[in-house]
Amino acid sequence: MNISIRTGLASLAIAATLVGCGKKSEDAAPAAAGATDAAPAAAAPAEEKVVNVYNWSDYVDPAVLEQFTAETGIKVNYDVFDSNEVLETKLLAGKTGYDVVVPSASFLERQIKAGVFQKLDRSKLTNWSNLDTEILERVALHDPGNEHSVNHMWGTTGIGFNEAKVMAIDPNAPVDSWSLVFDPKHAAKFKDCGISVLDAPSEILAAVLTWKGKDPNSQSAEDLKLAEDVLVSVRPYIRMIHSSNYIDALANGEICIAVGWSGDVLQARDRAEEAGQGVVIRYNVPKEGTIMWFDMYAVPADAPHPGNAHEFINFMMRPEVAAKNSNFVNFATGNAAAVALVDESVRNDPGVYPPAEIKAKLFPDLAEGEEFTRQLNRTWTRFTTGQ
Ligand code: N2P
Repeated sequence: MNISIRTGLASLAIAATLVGCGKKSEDAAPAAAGATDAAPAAAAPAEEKVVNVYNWSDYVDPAVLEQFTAETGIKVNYDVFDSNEVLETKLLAGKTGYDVVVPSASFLERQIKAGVFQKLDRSKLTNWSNLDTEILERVALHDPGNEHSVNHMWGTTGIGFNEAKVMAIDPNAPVDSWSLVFDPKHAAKFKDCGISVLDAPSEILAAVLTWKGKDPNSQSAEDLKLAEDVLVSVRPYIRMIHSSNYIDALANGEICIAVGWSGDVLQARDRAEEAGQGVVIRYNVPKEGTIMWFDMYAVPADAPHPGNAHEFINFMMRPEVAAKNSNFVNFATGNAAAVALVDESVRNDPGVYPPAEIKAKLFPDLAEGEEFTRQLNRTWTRFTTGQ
């Protein structure tokens, strides 16, 4: 197969043909799809047939990457991460060698302000009209005018659980509430069967604040302290703080409760089902509410192959390709034309596409400021190390 899926720092070695701080595309006004007078194609040097992609783990159907290479001759170097913070550190350092990256919209927002991304060339994104206008509007809150990004998938942060194990321990366990993990009275009961929490500070902070009836996007020191106290109080009962290992751990019974991402928990459900051991995994959006997040394709200003990056993103915007990805990973696509092609079992799964009454409880995750991020990181270290 033509696709290399890598983790780690391998791609730092990729020779980058930089485009001078991204000024090139910043200066070029994005053209409407189909416009004929905008692309300076004749001036652009031919790119080597490679695209370096850095995406979340468990977020794409590998067959789609193979199809892209088969059709275009462009080899995909595909690296994965499971943390916005890890991606952001690399992006702010620059020269990542990546052509396409996939931050969540709340992170993308401040990365745009830091000059990390180039504006997308709409004349190359001929599949733009497939995009869901509601999602475009929601992400425009983070990327005004949708100039720098295209949605890959969106979802929620909620609670996955092993039904039989949880019910055996407490038939009245509040599986529809953040209390299950944030109230020590409940969490303590599940210490031995195992609780895992995402290693995603801003999202867990939002969840704790929601549970406490506070503004989930609060950046007050007082609210942060309140959240830290909650996290510290349940820390002894949490076995794992990780953002990808929980999928298998939940599927194979190593843990019984996971604060996780919608599609990931549903992948755990499917893996458990395939294993045929009778393990039933469920996903709930807590009744107090949660964040709705959006993961966005974007092209770094210094991407070595911006043309291939646009070709890759445009390919991912084909309805049948977006539907294939959605079917494989159980996340909702921001591609309206794809939804009708998504398997009925996925399309009708309330964990993937929440019904109106659940959607009403979802709120956006807003970008945090620099100083608050520093404070949050300190809180997070104290929580993860248990000190
Ligand atoms: C994919 C998880 C991506 C969701 N495994 C987090 N934004």
